[in-house]
Amino acid sequence: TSSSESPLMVHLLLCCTFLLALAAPATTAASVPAPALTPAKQNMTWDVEYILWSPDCQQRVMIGINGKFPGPNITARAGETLSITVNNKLHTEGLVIHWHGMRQVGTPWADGTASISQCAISPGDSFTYEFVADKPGTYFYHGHFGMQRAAGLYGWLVVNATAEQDEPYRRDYDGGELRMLLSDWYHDNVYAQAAGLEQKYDHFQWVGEPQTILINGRGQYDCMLGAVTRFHRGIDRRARTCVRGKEAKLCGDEERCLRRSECGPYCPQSQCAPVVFDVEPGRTYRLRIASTTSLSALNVQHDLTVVEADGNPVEPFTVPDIDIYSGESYSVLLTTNHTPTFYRSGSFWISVGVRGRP
Ligand SMILES: *[C@@H]1O[C@H](CO)[C@@H](O)[C@H](O)[C@H]1NC(C)=O
Ligand SMILES: *[C@@H]1O[C@H](CO)[C@@H](O)[C@H](O)[C@H]1NC(C)=O
Ligand SMILES: *[C@@H]1O[C@H](CO)[C@@H](O)[C@H](O)[C@H]1NC(C)=O
Ligand SMILES: [Cu+2]
Repeated sequence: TSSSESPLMVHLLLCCTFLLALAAPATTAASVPAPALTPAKQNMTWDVEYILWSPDCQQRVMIGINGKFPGPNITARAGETLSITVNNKLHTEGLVIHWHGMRQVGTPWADGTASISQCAISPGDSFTYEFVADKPGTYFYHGHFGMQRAAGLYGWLVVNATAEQDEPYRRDYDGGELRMLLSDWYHDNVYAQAAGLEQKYDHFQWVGEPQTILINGRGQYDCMLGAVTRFHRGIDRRARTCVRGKEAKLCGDEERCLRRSECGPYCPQSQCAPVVFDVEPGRTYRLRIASTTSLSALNVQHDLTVVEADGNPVEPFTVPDIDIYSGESYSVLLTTNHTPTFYRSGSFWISVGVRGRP
């Protein structure tokens, strides 16, 4: 196989408007889907609360799940029951969670739409969502009360096909899976956004364009290539440690970053460090893309072949870029066949930008 001597790994690194890559050691090989010993049920308990977070290197109040943003990744097997107990620890507001794309056959009360399928969960109360993840595909979940989704209440919900349900494109990729959950991020908090829209005499004051596009909950405010170059150098420094007392500690940027709640973009450990995908040359990956933006229609630029839309297989077609509107999801095949020209070796970017507003 090709995993011998100098395995050139290509990193795809995503920033608010681009993705770039670096060279590093290889770690993964194509995996053969293991025969499934399907657990009938997955249980989760989530505490939903306000958290301080710096998704684009500027600290704000967000709504987090179990102390983090974005919420936990759910990966289910088709047919599996998901049981998610949600504890509302928001103190001053109700809460529901909608499982976007789940059909809720036989469980309409688990749909998570406030005042439609249920009353909002009151502060201090809990509610257990239990439903079957019945259809393979790329989905996400999000808050569906007020503007909680725009405050960060969302996360991945991916349903794997079972062996019997083999997806038509399963044999068209050998590199595994990558994921990009996209959202727009505003520095005005969601209460300010809502108050502007709802004002009595000066109606529909719009918040303006987003300050940052987040990819898997990360971005860089005031993003520019210079910042990424510095991040790139930061990675090289990361491995160095300093011995202080008995403990080996990280030096320089990294240590400063770990101590500060408001991180710069150059520390790999920070909440806003650009997303980096490790990929190998000459492979094809399944990239799942979903958008949970509140206003922006986005455009993802990279050569890609669309194979799934909103949980449905589609006749494959190849495009140089794709528009994605809020609530939509795709699986696309991405082949790492570019000649490395950016940066030292094997560095590529994929760009995500705002196309417009619906
Ligand atoms: C979790 O799921 C298992 C079945 O997989 C069930 O036996 C158990 O009672 C569940 N636990 C909770 C706390 O719901
Ligand atoms: C779902 O599929 C992915 C990619 O093949 C795999 O990494 C993951 O373990 C699977 N998860 C479950 C629960 O089947
Ligand atoms: C959730 O999935 C994203 C996208 O693949 C990944 O970057 C992140 O590390 C995952 N989070 C956890 C806690 O595994
Ligand atoms: Cu939705």
